[in-house]
Amino acid sequence: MKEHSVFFKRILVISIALVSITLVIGLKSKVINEVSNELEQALILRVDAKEYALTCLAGNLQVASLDGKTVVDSMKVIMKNEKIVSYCISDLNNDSTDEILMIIGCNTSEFGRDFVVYSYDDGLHKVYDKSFEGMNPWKVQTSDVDGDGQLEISIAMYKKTKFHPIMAKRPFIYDWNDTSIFPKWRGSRLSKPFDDYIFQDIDQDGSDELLAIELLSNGNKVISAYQWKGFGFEVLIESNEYEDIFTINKSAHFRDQINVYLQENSKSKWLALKYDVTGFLEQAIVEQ
Ligand SMILES: [Ca+2]
Ligand SMILES: [Ca+2]
Repeated sequence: MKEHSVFFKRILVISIALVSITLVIGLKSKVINEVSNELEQALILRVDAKEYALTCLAGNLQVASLDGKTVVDSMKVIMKNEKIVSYCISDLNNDSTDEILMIIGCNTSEFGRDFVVYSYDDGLHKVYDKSFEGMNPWKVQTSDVDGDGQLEISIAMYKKTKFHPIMAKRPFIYDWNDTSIFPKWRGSRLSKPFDDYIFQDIDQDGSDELLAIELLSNGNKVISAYQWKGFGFEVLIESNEYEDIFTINKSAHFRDQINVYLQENSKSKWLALKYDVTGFLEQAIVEQ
């Protein structure tokens, strides 16, 4: 009987040890995942006429051959307790070499702190670094809102402004002069509170529209398309109202169309919204 008791105690100790090891390994991999999840899947980085695979794993930005077999360069860009909050790859200065734009923040916050730009030119290097501490940056995108052929940088913040002193999501627009950013439009807001926004030239006039998921006072949501008017954005067209809109994406195939994941009559579904001068035309999505 005593032997049985010792045997079960040993089994219990071994079981607890195994569970602990599993938990520690699980926790560790979860943390690594959280820190680097944004760039685990390789993205294409264009450098002159060549294409490379760009990843960021365990805080290391890595440029490799497209098959992933030859690592060309690697650089530590995310420190311990940090994460990539948002990123985009874009040829900011039209020199056929992409820049990597990132918002870096603490891995316990949904908002970021630093805006950084990296470039690859015989090696990875940081070309710009600016702290937006206290402004809660959460999304970086590029677009040509004024249609002059030069890309602008949009950084979405979550902050108060002097004339609208409540915390709200706000899209800021910056010019890029090859070494630094300059405010083009900041601190303002759209006509309604919004959840998210993207840029796309839906009317194909050469300048990108800002397309936002906006909240109405009745709780419903709409997609509003805004056009740059030299001093700010003006509404171009607005969609029908929906019970909820969760996601807005560019269409992979049609420049005048966006894809939205929304709720209508208590059912969630993907819907394509196609630009028309009279408003958005709804179309069922056959292919994402
Ligand atoms: Ca521009
Ligand atoms: Ca346009």
